[in-house]
Amino acid sequence: MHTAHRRCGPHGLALARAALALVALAPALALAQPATGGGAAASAATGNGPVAEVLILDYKFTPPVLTVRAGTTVRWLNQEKRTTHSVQFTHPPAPEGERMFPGESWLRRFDTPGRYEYTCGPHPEMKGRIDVTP
Ligand SMILES: [Cu+2]
Repeated sequence: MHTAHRRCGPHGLALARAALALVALAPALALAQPATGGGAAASAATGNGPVAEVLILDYKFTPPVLTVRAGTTVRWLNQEKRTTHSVQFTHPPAPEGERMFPGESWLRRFDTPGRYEYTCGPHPEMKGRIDVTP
């Protein structure tokens, strides 16, 4: 599974890293399809589909329940100052996403309608849900 996981850097780089996130995360947008090598623009990787965002701050996913149309890519952004988080789908289950350091994000595209419940790997008390409508 590809993510844009990157190692810790100085906080001063957070903005620059965020600015680069869409480009750097392009491979992660291809989660639902086989990777075919680099060079794809983010817009191509998402199929120009919509992108919705879940923020992570104070050990909470915001919004805790997000409803999106099928074909939407959800981007989780860790806005903590020093805490890492991950996205771990429990229903239906999926491997834990790579840990996000502050300022980093993780993407998953949802093509199939349904209810997707998730938690955070290191903090199972954190709960979230993505409802995907047709
Ligand atoms: Cu967490």
